[in-house]
Amino acid sequence: MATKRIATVTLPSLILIAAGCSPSSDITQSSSSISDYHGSASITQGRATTIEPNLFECKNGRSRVAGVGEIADSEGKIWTVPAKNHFTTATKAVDLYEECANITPQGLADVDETNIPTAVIDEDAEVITGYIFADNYFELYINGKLIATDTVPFTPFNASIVKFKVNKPYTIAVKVVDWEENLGLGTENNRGKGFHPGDGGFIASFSDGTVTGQDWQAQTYYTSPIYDLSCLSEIDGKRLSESCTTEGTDAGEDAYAAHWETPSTWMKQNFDSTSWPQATLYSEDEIGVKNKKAYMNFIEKFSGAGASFIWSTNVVLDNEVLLRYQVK
Ligand SMILES: [Ca+2]
Ligand SMILES: [Ca+2]
Ligand SMILES: [Ca+2]
Repeated sequence: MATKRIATVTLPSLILIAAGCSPSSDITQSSSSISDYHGSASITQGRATTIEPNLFECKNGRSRVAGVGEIADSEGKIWTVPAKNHFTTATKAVDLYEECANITPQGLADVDETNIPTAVIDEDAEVITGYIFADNYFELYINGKLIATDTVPFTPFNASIVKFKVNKPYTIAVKVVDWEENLGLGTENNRGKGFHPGDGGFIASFSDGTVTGQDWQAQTYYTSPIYDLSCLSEIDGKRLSESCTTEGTDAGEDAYAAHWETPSTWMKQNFDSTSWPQATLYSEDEIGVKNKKAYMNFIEKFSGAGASFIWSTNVVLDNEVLLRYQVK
């Protein structure tokens, strides 16, 4: 009886191989295994276990499911994807534009900026106002203190306003996350593909003249999907994936992901980020914001204020990025 069952199972694969349909022609088939990888990342493969099905319900309109997952690497270490976050516990930023909450002003003239709560770091300091747009999610720290998180972790695209009192010099640190539907796989259902790698992007300006730009630092801590680990490289602190494919696929369940442990003090003023790369700049067209009212209605506070979209070296594959900037 056992013999009979084995014969039934193996027959289809024999037919596939005979017909030249071996899965090795698929881009999801890697040419290098985890044991061949010698970089500084920890590698996982496949889908994470969902630990939070959805952080956000859109009360008005549609949003992508913003779940959180966990996945173990080959040494048993557990990684949280797309990123550990404080969405459910921290103070939220005030919405400039947020469709799910029916906050859809045409521009700043329609926004009451007087009643924004002010986070106090230094009592005697001036109030600084910040305008923020993230694809998809941000957590903002000033001098190591968590000031606010984004109100929408994934979609729809929204924009935020924050106020804080701090004396110069001060340190801005931001965790930004390109969220994902397929947890651990770095992908979402988009553009006709079940496993399309989404992209990130972050832009902000502050009333003291501070803007996002090339003089910020940006380091990735989670890069996926990776279908061939030999495309990953590291040079001078840069965690590079420029030769990895950014194509979508309908067969992305076996994707690899590269994880690096976030330092516990990465947001503190005295954290040594000298090994981090400078931020990479991206255009509005590359981020795809020209059809997004959450961005365009406040463009005077974004590119109009001299700010640039920033991210780490790969705005598609790097999904959890830490940013730092010192205001002098
Ligand atoms: Ca958001
Ligand atoms: Ca991505
Ligand atoms: Ca995205």
